Amino acid sequence: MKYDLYVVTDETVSGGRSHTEIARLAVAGGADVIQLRDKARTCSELAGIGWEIRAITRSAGAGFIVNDRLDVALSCGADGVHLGQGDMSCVVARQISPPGFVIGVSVGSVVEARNAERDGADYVAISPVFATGSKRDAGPGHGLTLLREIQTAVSIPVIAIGGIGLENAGDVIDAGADGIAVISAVVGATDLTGTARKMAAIVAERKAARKKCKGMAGL
Ligand code: TZP
Ligand code: MG
Repeated sequence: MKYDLYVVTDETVSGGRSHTEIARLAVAGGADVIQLRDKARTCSELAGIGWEIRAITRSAGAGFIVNDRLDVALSCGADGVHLGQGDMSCVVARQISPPGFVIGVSVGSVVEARNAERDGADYVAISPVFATGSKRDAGPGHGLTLLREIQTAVSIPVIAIGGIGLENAGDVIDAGADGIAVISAVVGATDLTGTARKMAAIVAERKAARKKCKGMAGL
């Protein structure tokens, strides 16, 4: 799965747009992955929304991940689940999910990132890379130094989440992230699709520059 621009849905900052509408507008702007995230809805509500997002992401060729809830992810045909440190363990999730199912894990240290890789995670998300108002218990930002350390410590994709916007997305990619995960900068934008498109262009441009640099250095 390509993780370049990973948009996390949030109806509290979306100006009245639903999860489904957020997903539709984000993939129109080139989002590679949509994560359904809503801690207030019931299992059956999430599964219903999940089916709609599944259809939208499938026709756009984008990935679909459900936050926290493996049961919801499995029931609506999502590509995967995203787990925090306090959610179901990655080992258990791997045991009860089908082959090829994507499991992402939030991490805040090199040790957590190494453990996630050992436990079978497909990617880790450094959470939060910068301070954010979108997640109350996120804590202070870990910064780009930890991002670089984790990138060196694991061989699975490393995504950054928290406080990322148009102004710092390029720095995050330059520091070695494989992708950026975003809520407010995209979901809260009046022109959601246009902002996603700009964000995706920054990631693509900085990744291309990174590749060119590595090529010139013979790496
Ligand atoms: N996990 C870690 S930070 C965060 C989540 C869900 C919120 C990111 O939101 P924003 O608005 O992109 O900072
Ligand atoms: Mg969680």
